[in-house]
Amino acid sequence: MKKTICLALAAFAPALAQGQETTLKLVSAFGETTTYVKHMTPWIQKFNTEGKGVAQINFIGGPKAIPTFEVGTSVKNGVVEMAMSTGAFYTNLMPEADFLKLTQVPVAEQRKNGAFDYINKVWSQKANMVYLARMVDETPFHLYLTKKIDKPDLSGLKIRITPVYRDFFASMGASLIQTPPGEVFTALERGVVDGYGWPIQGIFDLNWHEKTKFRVDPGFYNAEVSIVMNQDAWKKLSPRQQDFVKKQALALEAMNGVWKKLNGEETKRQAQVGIQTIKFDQAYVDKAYEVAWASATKQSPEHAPQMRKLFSK
Ligand code: 173
Repeated sequence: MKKTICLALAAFAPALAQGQETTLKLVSAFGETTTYVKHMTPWIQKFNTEGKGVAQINFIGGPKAIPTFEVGTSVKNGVVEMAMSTGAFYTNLMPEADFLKLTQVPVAEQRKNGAFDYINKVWSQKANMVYLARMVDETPFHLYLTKKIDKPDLSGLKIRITPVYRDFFASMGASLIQTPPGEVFTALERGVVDGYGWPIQGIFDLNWHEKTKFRVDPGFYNAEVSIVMNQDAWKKLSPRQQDFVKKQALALEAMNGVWKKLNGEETKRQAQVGIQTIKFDQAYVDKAYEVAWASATKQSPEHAPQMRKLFSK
């Protein structure tokens, strides 16, 4: 009798798995009112509408749910199945996380030239993650200041950083203070910092424009924000669910066209609120890359040279 039940169940199980809907908890390393969450929200809605009976995302919130610099560990350990984050927030897992800022080819190209597969190999081995989709691309970082400078020399200035900017700003003599985005406004308000690094977009989200007097041009690197997933949770998905998630990942990347337009608008808006630009030459940008790749190669002699080849123009 027992055996019959077992056999019947075994026969039924695949059908059950096929028809089952799974719910994936997703956390954001950026605050809930920010540009990046606003960009992701319609995507989650589409995912959940199309994913009925297959997979659903349960967005559990931003850094109030899990602090910014703990998001990577939470994905690695499976506390959440998915996260929207930049690699700079999880360098505690692997130095390579921060190398994604050095990509000079867009993610569609990375999927063709082997870069995307390479990233996934490293993310799988070192962080127990699947790198699903890059949702911010073709967006430079800038240095924003409350004080004027007339050459690329930051000595005597305290600058808010994340790993993205550490080596470059240090090479210009800055004193460095690392904070998550959620602490930038207070640091500016209290005069704890004289400036900060951030992409061209998003400085209005948390009112930093009120405290910002200058933006240094040109921008440098390529801001990366991506969706990553816990690898065990990924392996538990049925082939149908995996295909669905992959399809949605591509749909999210297909939305990256908006950034160019938004970046233009944000540049104008910064000028409109009186943020002045300080202009340096191409040597400033070249140095940013030079310093970052030197540091990357030191931190990861195994992967940095190959990533450099795959990421560069
Ligand atoms: O917090 C940051 O300045 C940072 O590292 C980052 C990275 C990508 C997008 C936005 C911010």
